[in-house]
Amino acid sequence: MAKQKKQDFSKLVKTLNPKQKAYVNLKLRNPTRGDYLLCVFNLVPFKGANILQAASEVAAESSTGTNFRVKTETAFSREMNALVYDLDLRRNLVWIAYPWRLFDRGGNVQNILTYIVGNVLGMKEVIALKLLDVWFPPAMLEQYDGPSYTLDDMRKYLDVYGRPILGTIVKPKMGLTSAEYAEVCYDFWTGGGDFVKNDEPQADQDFCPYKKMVKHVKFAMDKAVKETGRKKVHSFNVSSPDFDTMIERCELIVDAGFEQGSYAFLIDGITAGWMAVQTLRRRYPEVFIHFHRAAHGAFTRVENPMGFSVLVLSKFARLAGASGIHTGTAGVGKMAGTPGEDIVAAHEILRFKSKGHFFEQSWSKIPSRDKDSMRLVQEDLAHHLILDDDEWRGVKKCSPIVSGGLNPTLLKLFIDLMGGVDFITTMGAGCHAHPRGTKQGAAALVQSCEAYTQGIDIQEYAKTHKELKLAIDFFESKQSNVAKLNKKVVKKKTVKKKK
Ligand code: CAP
Ligand code: MG
Ligand code: MG
Repeated sequence: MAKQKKQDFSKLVKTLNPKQKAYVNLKLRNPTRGDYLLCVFNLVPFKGANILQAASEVAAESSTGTNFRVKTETAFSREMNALVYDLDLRRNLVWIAYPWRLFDRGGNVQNILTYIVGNVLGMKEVIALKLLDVWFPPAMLEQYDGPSYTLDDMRKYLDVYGRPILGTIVKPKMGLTSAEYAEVCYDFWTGGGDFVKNDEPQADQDFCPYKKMVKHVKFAMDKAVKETGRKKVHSFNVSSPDFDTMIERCELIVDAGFEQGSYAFLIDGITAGWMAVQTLRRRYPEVFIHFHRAAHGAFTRVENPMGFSVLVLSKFARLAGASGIHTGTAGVGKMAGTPGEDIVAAHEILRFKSKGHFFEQSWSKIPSRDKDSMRLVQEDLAHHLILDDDEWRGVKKCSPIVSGGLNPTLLKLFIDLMGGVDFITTMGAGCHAHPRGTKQGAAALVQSCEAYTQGIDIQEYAKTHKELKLAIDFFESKQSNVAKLNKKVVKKKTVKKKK
């Protein structure tokens, strides 16, 4: 954390009542010593309270306390108090340390979030409270699953390296019969695409019964694999009314004869919940767990004063064991987002060690001074396959899934922003709105990726690739003004970065 010039908080400390004082320690020695989960919040106090009073109330409510000091507290319970340990008055930032013994044993992510972004988001003392970054100590990481089946395993299965995994979402989002749905999958796969996902609301609708959708997708996949000689993946949305039904849907897919690696389980992690994410991770360690984050905007949009950042959501998804999570298109696509949010989140969940907004997170479960873990970091930077046989030493990578208003003309722009190709991209309208339909939309996506990997400008490449040419003519002309504006802004940012 960049140390500000020491600001004087002594006046603020004097305003605290005895209960508030029990949740503040601005002299906390070595907060990264290993027994604390660390958080940085943007906090604006409600009028009548100062930032330290409000922060101490947040630390109380999100750990052991409530609005009055209680007679029932003990010496031990006080040990479990969260502590405000730093402030930045200029930026309305507060740092809070949580003894992670507070959290449910057995690696429960839902429990942590209930503490640190639970009741506190509803407290009267704050008019803004947003969790911007979080830091997990090595010893705590040992308690959590982390991903099992990763993007590296999917690459091995698909035999796809050196480029993003190219995917789509079947559109229209809803309303196709299972046969029509599978037809779209077939067209995308035979057009050259790798990966098809259900959309986030796809479930067991009467016009597209789950059982029939699975059966038709299997038929389409077998046909496409045979015709193309390439492996394919389908990500099935298994979000359900209850856990039994969720497992039933998973088993339906397994029993349909899909070979291991050819299917992923998609879960609407926010609306279905963290228990569903962790149940899938624990029941199906050999399957790619695809975290769709529908409704995340309520917590993450930058203009929203309450909630948490894309970075925080993504880090907890990795801790919970998601193999991949949507991390946004950094303003290039249709969803609100910025490089500062989306790219930082993507790097933080992909790499073994990278910088967040305030913390440098090493995903090593052994103390970072350990020379072994430093070797792992170097190996990871060289993009070797690490942790395959020594998961005990670190948390495996979680893949950014980049989607939302993208089309083949935007692929290079995003890769340049991302600074790498280690992600899955899914383009819905970006394929199915192609003037010649899905198959040629997929071909255009593949061609835009070929152009990128060969270092050829897509306009140049389009001269000899008609599907790409049609895509460029169509999407460039149809881009919404917002997208055009975004593209200009993002392009300017990328160019500036290059210098
Ligand atoms: C993309 C998508 C995804 C978004 C969600 C949609 O479709 O299917 O759900 O990616 O946003 O419904 O918008 P298009 P995010 O490709 O047709 O836009 O990935 O930011 O969570
Ligand atoms: Mg969708
Ligand atoms: Mg939640």
